[in-house]
Amino acid sequence: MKPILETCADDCPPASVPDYTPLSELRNLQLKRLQAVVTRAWQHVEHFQSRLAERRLAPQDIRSLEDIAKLPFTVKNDLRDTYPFGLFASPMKDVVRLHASSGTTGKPIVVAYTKEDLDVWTSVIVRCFAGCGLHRGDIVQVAYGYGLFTGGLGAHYGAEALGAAVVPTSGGNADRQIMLMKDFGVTAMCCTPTYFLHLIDRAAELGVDLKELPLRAGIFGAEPWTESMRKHIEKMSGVEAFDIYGLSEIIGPGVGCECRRHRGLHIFEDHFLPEIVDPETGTPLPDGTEGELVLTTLSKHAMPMIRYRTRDITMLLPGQCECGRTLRRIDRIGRRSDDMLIVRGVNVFPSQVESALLEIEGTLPNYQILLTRVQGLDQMEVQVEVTPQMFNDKIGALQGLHAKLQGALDHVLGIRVRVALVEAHSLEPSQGKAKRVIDRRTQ
Ligand code: DLL
Repeated sequence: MKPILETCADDCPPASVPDYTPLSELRNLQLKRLQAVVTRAWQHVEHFQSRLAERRLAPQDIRSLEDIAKLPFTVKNDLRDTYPFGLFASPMKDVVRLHASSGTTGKPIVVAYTKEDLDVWTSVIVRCFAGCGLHRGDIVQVAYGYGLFTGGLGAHYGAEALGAAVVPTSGGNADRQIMLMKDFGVTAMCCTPTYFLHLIDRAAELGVDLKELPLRAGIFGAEPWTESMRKHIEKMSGVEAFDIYGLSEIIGPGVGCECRRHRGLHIFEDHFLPEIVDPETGTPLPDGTEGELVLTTLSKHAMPMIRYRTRDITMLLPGQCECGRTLRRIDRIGRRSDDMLIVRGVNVFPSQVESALLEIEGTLPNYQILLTRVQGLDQMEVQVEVTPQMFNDKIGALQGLHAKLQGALDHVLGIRVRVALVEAHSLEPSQGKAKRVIDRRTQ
């Protein structure tokens, strides 16, 4: 008999959830889907077709799952270079949703979904939440941002499809978040782990004891966090804290999630094929070895991703989870192999800051990004040296410059940052490679 989902008797999705598919069946399904997605991308995406042609490859060359290693990687710059719609494999009449996330410079990267893609997305989130022990009757507060970011809407539709009642608060306004959590008897919270740390602190200030509330689960992701943060969160709030992983390029949240064993994040392998490669050479690495996670979408229509280099560093954990799911697990993501920063859940590249500064001044002043954490909330300050060319001792002119920089950074990054104009030569001079980022968030 197939194991049933852990906490629920009849309220959960049917016991036929694919999480428990026997391995041989799962691998067959993956191969069939891999062949289909490669064919689809080859037929409809010019960029992919020419990449295969350069290697003298055709979809028929994929005869086994191992053959995936023959295929070219896709990287974030491919999305930038084909902005906005160049990697779409569906005509716009079949696209029903667009999301976007930060690119490495001014333009975002765009991702698209057909109706079928949204159904898959919802189904994987249902499986995430069910694995965390949520079910019909739960009240789920979604405090991930709603909008171009995938977190809010992704979690929202999954929670609804599970049969839970959704409270779509989106991010911000901690006092209101806490009030609703308390007044509505919220049982599960979805947000970034650092935002939840902030809510814990704020609740204490307001005299609300989260441990007294019905809140029992937190589904936290969109940024790296640690086991010690989990312990702290669980101790201070009484919730069981789960790690959920995903990225816009693949689908959004729901690529993988912890189950109640908390021994790594199960990847929904019937839809996403994981590989670990050496970040320097791109060579595939065996289970249990740390490297860069590479993901291939097995069922996406609008925007198939073949061997997408996530830049996230992790490993595939050997062996099967005690929960009985046959899905392989990745370890927690602790870091990235590129310079992308995640600030309050938002992806930020130092190169975006550079292009904003360049836009204003025409030349690049010496600058530094300082990241700190105050009451659980990330703060980002961009310190810009006022060069002799920029220098103007009229206060009004400096204020004007400050306002222009502030506007340009807010526009490019999509989050509020503090701009500090500092004296020329006051920042650490560049010693070869300039140290642009000082991250004091974990100190
Ligand atoms: O952050 C999707 C998401 C929303 C995931 C809500 C989980 C919850 P992006 O904005 O495209 O998508 O950012 C993706 O965020 O490549 C990782 O570097 C990082 N990331 C996401 N989840 C985790 C996690 C969403 N659980 C990038 N642990 C990814 C560590 C994470 N890093």
